[in-house]
Amino acid sequence: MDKLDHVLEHIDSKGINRRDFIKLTTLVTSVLGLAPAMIPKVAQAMTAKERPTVIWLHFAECTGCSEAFIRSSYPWIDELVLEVLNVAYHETIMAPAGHAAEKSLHEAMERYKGKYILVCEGGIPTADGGVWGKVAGRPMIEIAKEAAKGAVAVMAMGTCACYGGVQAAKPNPTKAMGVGEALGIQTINLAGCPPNPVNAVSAVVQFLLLGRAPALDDYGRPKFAYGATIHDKCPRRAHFEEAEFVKRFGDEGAINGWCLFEMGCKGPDTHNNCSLVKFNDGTNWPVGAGHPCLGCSEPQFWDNMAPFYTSKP
Ligand code: FSX
Ligand code: SF4
Ligand code: F3S
Repeated sequence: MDKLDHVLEHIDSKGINRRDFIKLTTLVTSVLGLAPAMIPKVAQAMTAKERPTVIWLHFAECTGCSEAFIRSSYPWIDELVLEVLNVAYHETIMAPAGHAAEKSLHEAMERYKGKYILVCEGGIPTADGGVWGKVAGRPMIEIAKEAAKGAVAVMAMGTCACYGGVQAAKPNPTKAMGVGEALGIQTINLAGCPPNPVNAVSAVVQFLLLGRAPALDDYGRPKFAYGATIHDKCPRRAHFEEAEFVKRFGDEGAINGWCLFEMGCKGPDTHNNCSLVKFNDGTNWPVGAGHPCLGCSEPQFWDNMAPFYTSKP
């Protein structure tokens, strides 16, 4: 029996649909830029007996990143994530609340010390000792510091955790910033507001395959996902070259799928693989749906990319 058959038997025994599993495995392999021959290896990494433990903390954010992750229309991704990862603590999906939740967090940090991947969602307020963002009476910055100490890697999930996000937009009264900057550490930055769940799964798989963090760009983003601009991989690019632009939502250019540059598209300055991976089970992505890219995967995009729309009335 070859390796893939063995993995598929395991998947059957867990009640996960084979087609769904192969679809995700193939997608992750291609997102990572690996040859199809690597599919069995990726599948094995995703079903390894020793599942990596994840502690997932929420800071200053909207929980859109968790929503994108667990409510993605892949009906099976949550199942699979819970199969691939040992999620020891995640405030949105776990049962305990209040003191019981605090207890779970401390127990998980103790039990998996030095082994867990810390996933952070949200920026960290740092003004006045961090008092503007507290959980269970403790400033987020203290919680993050303590949890990062025992982690084998820290993953920043979403633009807020990477660079501060909307909390860090001017005038940023709480001095919110990304987790890496707040703690003075290198985080694996899965930028995007929200980030694509497939990129997050791919980053974990790459971590499992290599046993270390993926190669990162200057802003700490995995190169496999953020190595090219939206503009470089955009299906509307030919229209950009031909100077065929949408001038108004609903005009003839919009109907014909022309370039959104004159509507304010930030694709030329934004790094991500949205056109390849798409959202909601590969259904669509902003530019595919006729909306200009807002630049949501770049640091300080709320300030630097505004105005988001430049269409004339
Ligand atoms: Fe930020 Fe995530 Fe944008 Fe929201 O939690 S990246 S505001 S989608 O949800 O942190
Ligand atoms: Fe570039 Fe945006 Fe035009 Fe696509 S729609 S070609 S990303 S400017
Ligand atoms: Fe964000 Fe632009 Fe992709 S707005 S989701 S990086 S198309």
